[in-house]
Amino acid sequence: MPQSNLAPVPELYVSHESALKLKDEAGNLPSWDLTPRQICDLELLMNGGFNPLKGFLSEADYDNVVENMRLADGALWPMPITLDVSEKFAEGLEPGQDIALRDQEGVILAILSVTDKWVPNKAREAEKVFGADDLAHPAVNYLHNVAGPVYLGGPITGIQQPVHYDFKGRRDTPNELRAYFRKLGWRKVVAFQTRNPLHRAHQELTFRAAREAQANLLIHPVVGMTKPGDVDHFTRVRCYEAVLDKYPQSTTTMSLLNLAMRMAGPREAVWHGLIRANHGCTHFIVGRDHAGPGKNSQGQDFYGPYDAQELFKQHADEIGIEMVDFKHMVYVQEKAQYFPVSEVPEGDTVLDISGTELRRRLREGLEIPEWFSFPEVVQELRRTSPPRAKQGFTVFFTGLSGSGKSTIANALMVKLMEMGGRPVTLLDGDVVRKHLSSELGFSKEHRDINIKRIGYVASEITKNGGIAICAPIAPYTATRRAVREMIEAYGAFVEVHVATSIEECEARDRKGLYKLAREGKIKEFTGISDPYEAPTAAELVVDTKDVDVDHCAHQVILKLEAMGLIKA
Ligand code: PPS
Repeated sequence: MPQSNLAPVPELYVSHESALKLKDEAGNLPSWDLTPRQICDLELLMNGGFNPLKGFLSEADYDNVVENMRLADGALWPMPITLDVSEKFAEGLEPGQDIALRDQEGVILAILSVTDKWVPNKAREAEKVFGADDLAHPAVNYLHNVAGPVYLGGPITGIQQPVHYDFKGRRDTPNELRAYFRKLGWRKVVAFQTRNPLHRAHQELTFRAAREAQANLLIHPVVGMTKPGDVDHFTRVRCYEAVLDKYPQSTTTMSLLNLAMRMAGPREAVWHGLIRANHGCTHFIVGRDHAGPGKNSQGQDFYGPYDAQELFKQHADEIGIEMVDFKHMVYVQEKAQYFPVSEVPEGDTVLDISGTELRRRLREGLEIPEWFSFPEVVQELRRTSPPRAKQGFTVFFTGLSGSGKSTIANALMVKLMEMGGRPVTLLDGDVVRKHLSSELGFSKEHRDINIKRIGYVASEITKNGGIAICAPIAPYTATRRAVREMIEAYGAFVEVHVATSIEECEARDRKGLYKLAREGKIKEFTGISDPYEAPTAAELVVDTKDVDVDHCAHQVILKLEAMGLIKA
């Protein structure tokens, strides 16, 4: 049985005096504004959570991590921790240079001494690290559509921790947790990783794990970045606080981990184990489908349900932490008790509510039984996820110029206003370009900025319980997906493809723009000299040929009703 070695892990911070001096000098360095994910990575690099890493991976380390799950020196490390930047930023940089890494307010957090600069093979990275170059995987989508094209590597000099204003008392560095365990004499600690609210099954599982390992329990939820669409961390932490009261105080504690998850299943489990070992834990719970990303584009699971346990087992010694493996827990009605699915007494009735079913019940305001969760947790979830008919949502029309988006969007707005209940805002393509994006043209870069602005405004409206109707061309799949992710964090995103053909749009040519585009007088014109990537999985497809506007708008209303977003 492992016992914890609670000596401190190495951190990358310099002393307070040196930090002040460095900060002063760093003002003149080229500086990179870190993305939210990079801030999470940097925090764990600096505080020793990613020990033995000393900075963002060099090219040699990256290659070996991608291919063999190991750093160039052979140490086990399954996840590429890289600093991705834009081509423009990378252009002026050479290895040997220092750069200042700033948070989103411009505060300098660290200096990166650049040793390596390279253009990664992202398809290879996706295949090897995530198992498939499939955009249905959130981290693969991030890799191709969010991460910059150039990677920088090199050691980090830590100046200060990223600032958190929320739940300060629940955030601990690896060394703070080690000190806490040492103080309480906790020699064996089993960590439970989670990105979901805790329900009764989780509580039972963690109790059993602690009992099995004869260890104390650390509930160690991720509050950095999780899977798009997850319950936000504010809600989750309030839920955790409520559940924590049900654990014996002297044996259990909770700490929040500012990790940016990748949903990489087996590799992620190994990574999570290494991180928990750095936090002073001796045991780690790996359950069914650990850090699973859901279905691939063929509708199949990316990883087998127990692949993560298998890979962890193979490397447990090197990880330095013992795995406590768990099967899926289900409720057995006759016994009024939870059991691992493989230990259910024969003939007994198994009750289970999947994550999807729980979300449906919350969405539709249906009952969530006491055997499944705690009333405090359900109440908290209901507060932040009211039934769909009370939530904000976005209807996002996309289609060629002249396809009829604006006309249908206007009709829809009027119909929704007639129904009343929620404020309605129309973000029409032309109107947005006049008020929000007047400086932008029609290059891919500018179109993307334009759509992301629309997405941002729509997400704010959705978050605050309103209805946003957007009607831009939005020709690129990846950008539409980014907008969907922004909005689905707060409410439904209903993509409506106005699929009027290019021939029909051109024949109508309501604004005379197609003629000018054919004559070459308008460049980069969608459908003529610029691409339009038609959606493949829109919630609704309408074609305006031979159909009147009123009918199209009514189709949208019917769809909204079917999705439970409005009541007839
Ligand atoms: S995008 O791609 O989503 O940013 O475009 P959007 O903001 O919706 O703007 C489209 C309207 O601008 C007019 N217009 C052009 N469209 C496409 N390509 C080029 N080059 C172009 N130049 C001007 C056009 O009238 C579009 O309006 P709609 O309402 O779609 O017809």
